[in-house]
Amino acid sequence: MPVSNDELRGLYYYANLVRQVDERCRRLFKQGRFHGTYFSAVGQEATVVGPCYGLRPDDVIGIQHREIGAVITKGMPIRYLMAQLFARQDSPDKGKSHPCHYGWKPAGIITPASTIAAQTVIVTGCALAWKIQKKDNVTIAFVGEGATSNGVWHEALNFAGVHKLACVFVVQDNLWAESVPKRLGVPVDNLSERARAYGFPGVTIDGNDMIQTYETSQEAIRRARRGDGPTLIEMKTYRWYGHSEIDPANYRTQEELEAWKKKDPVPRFERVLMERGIIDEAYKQSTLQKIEREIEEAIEFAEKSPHPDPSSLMEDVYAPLA
Ligand SMILES: Cc1ncc(C[n+]2csc(CCOP(=O)(O)OP(=O)(O)O)c2C)c(N)n1
Repeated sequence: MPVSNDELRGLYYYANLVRQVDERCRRLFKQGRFHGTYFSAVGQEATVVGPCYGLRPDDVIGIQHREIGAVITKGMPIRYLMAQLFARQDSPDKGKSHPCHYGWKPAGIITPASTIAAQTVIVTGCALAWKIQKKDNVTIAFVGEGATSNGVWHEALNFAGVHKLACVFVVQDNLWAESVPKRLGVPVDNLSERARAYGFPGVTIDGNDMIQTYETSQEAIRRARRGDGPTLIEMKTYRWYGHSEIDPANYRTQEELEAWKKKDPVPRFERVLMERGIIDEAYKQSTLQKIEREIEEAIEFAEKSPHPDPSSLMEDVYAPLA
């Protein structure tokens, strides 16, 4: 199915929103406006905007620490995302979680624990529940290539393959897991090859090409919704900054970084849309201004929200006794 111009404009809005929010969050952290750390995904926008654009609110995504763009595209209002980073009362978790553990139930975003890859098992469980309930919801589980060395990731894919669950497994292969290079974590070049062992299709694509990430994800989502089972999509990409904002990333070369910056997914997508006449300079400027206003409003909301009262520490942590 060809991607419509409206879809392309929607993807363009989210690609820019995600980029601008991410860069702003880096600055806010460096200014000391919130604490802990911040995991930027600048450079990886197409790997999350493509899969999440157009998902239904009752579809579920499982994320790690770096999927800010998935959360935004799936529909978490950025004022709540900011309130979460700032650990304020009005954040969905009422200021309890790690800064980058985003979650928002109304949009089907499950708050991650710190254990990487664990979200894959949880959303696979959601898919099993839907199969039993005869619903056509889908799940997308995001991991980095580093997390695929983790046993639970394999268990989840195996289980999803056996039961033909409505899961899309996305691997964002950004070549580094903290300071560990891919060659020391994974013995294959293309992680999509692993899908064969679980009995479903796997593809490797250019993770910096927005149209490709969207089209490939759409195909996998349609397949999952009609009950034909999972797909594994490996997206080759790169993170521009350190593992988090407290990591100077001295383990990699400047040449590697520069080579990947030339493949920046956001202007690359913009060029295609301009060439096709789908957007023009005026459209670009009004989109960026709208985004700027949304971000300012979100930061103001977060900073005005009070810190949680210490007495609320145990609220929502344990279920009430019946
Ligand atoms: C089970 C587990 N092992 C180790 C860690 C520490 N840790 C946090 S992020 C990370 C690297 C993750 O790399 P990858 O999955 O490639 O994602 P990326 O950070 O590149 O997005 C590690 C090792 C953890 N949180 N959980």
